[in-house]
Amino acid sequence: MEALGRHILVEFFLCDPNTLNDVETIETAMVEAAEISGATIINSDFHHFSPYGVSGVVVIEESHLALHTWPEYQYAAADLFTCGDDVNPWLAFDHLKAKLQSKTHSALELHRGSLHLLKRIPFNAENYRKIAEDRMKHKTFPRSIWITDKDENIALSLRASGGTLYDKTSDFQRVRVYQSYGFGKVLTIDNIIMCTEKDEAHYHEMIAHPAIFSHGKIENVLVIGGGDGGTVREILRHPEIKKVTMVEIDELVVEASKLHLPQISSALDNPKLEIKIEDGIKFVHNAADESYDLVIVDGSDPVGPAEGLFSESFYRHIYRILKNDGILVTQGESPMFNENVFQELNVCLKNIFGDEKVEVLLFNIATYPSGIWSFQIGVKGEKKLTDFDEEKARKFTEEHQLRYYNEEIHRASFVLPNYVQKMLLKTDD
Ligand code: SPD
Repeated sequence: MEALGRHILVEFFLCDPNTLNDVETIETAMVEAAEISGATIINSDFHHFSPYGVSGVVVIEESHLALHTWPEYQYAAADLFTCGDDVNPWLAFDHLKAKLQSKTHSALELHRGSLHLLKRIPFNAENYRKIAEDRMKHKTFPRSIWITDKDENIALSLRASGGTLYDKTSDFQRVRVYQSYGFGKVLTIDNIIMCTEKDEAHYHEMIAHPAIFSHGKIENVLVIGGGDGGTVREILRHPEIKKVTMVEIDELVVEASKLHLPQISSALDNPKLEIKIEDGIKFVHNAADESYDLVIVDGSDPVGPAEGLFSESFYRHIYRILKNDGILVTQGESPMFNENVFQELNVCLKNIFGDEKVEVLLFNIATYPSGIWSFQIGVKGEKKLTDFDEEKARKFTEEHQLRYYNEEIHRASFVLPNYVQKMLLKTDD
């Protein structure tokens, strides 16, 4: 070769979109491609972006292999750069083309460091060679697969370790469970993080206990969504609650959680719980007037099947099916990450429950983008959410060894920072 390296720029067209959206498969294909080409791998680093796309690079001693995918266009762009005569980037190309199931491609080969343009100087590389040889003795190399939850401005990535434990796609969505390095197992729906073992308690304790303690005599509860079981686990800690109905649209969420998240799904077999696998929106439309003390909407962000969980008609029906002193708690999005939905939901609830009857509760959760999240609570009767039996809440916290909720957090979580108060000044009717 009359050059130091070869650089192939490849366009892979008409690839399999599911493969292009699967960070683990892509990372494995790229690592294999590097090995097949004869390269020595230093590390690999791959990121998945919600909702679509994977980007990553395998760093090799002889340069790098990089790939970016656009599943929605069935397209991937690869950058295969190798140095020396012992590595053949075209072998990597063949492997990737097969793995991505690309039907057509175009490729451009560039020679890098043309020897006609370079002049060699005396340079003793002995020390560097020794370092390289030592490194090659190690059979393993660091691999990083990053799962990213993002919008166009903010991204939150968790580093996955080991393989995917669960990965199934229903008629509604893709449900996955990963093992992560910092947060234990992670449940994602369409690549949006639903919960992690490490901080799920923040969410599940705060969606349940403030409303239950404030109401004081809840017996009949409806949960829309919440198929992972964390919310019903918390509700069912309260012995006075007689019946919980959980309406989850997707049985895969329940299955994934029962199989891989025993700490979260531990109450899914409780005899007080009735699980209905059906559309929560239809269920609420057909439910009888004034039948529940508490309705909890434990849904995802407003995309896919969860979109209807943010509509006014849905909440009007919830208001109708709540008893006269009933309470609604709904996943309220983040005032920092999704400001518009947060504000729109608040206006919607105030239109239904009344301006003075809607409260926002804030809590922190490291694995949702921006780390600050809310529940929005509508009160049908005269109850005040900060008026509750503090001694009972304290004993309960201690007895159940809760990880986030306590009577002080209960009071404090309704105290809002100025920027949030401003966002909640109602502007339209
Ligand atoms: N941004 C993610 C919001 C997800 C809320 N639901 C989580 C379900 C946990 N039971």
